[in-house]
Amino acid sequence: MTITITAFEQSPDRGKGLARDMRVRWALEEAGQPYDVRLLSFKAMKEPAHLALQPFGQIPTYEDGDLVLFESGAIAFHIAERHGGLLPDDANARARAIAWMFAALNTVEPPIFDRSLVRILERDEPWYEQRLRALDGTIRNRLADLSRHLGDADWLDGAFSAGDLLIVTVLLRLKASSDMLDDYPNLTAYIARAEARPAYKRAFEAQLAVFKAASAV
Ligand SMILES: N[C@@H](CCC(=O)N[C@@H](CS)C(=O)NCC(=O)O)C(=O)O
Repeated sequence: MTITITAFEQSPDRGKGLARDMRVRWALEEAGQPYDVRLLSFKAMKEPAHLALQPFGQIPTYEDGDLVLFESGAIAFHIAERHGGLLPDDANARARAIAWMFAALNTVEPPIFDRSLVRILERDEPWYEQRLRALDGTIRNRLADLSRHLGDADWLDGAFSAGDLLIVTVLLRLKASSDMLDDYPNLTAYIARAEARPAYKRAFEAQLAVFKAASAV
């Protein structure tokens, strides 16, 4: 039974790999698992057939036999649990890698994602500059803490893990719309190291191919 995931038929990021199916593609590539992709329009994402898989009408989803999952972090965790390569065997190291997965989604992603929404949706609001400044302050604190923790290491806690995978996807969203990361050379080198992984490259090319094909029609 082949794993099937869902992704945007035409990603708003124009194939920059920022949509959350990228995390799932990357995790599957790291785990060496083949997968099919079902592409969805914005309309189809809100229809009953997809809402039965994803209660919020979003991508990505993951189907493997009887199992249907939503939430990119939960999907990445499931892939990491089921297949090797994304979580350490040692119980304590595994727990710490999982903590980094939560940190990515709970601590680092919220201000970065809010910033991207505010820049699109609140540009004309009277509070825009103030809100952006507040979010930028929070993000800079997160980056400083991440940078200090990473230091000269290649990855956040020993070998590359699903924690690094999620943190990097979050940082890439920031990198696409801000130069804030330039102040942290160890973080930019960390992102480059992740982007150089063959599994990342395969996942990136696969999602870009979808965008190019849709744009060529
Ligand atoms: N927390 C969810 C967020 C999913 C999400 O926001 N997906 C976006 C694409 S990256 C989406 O489907 N947006 C369209 C919409 O919300 O209508 C996850 O990580 O899977």
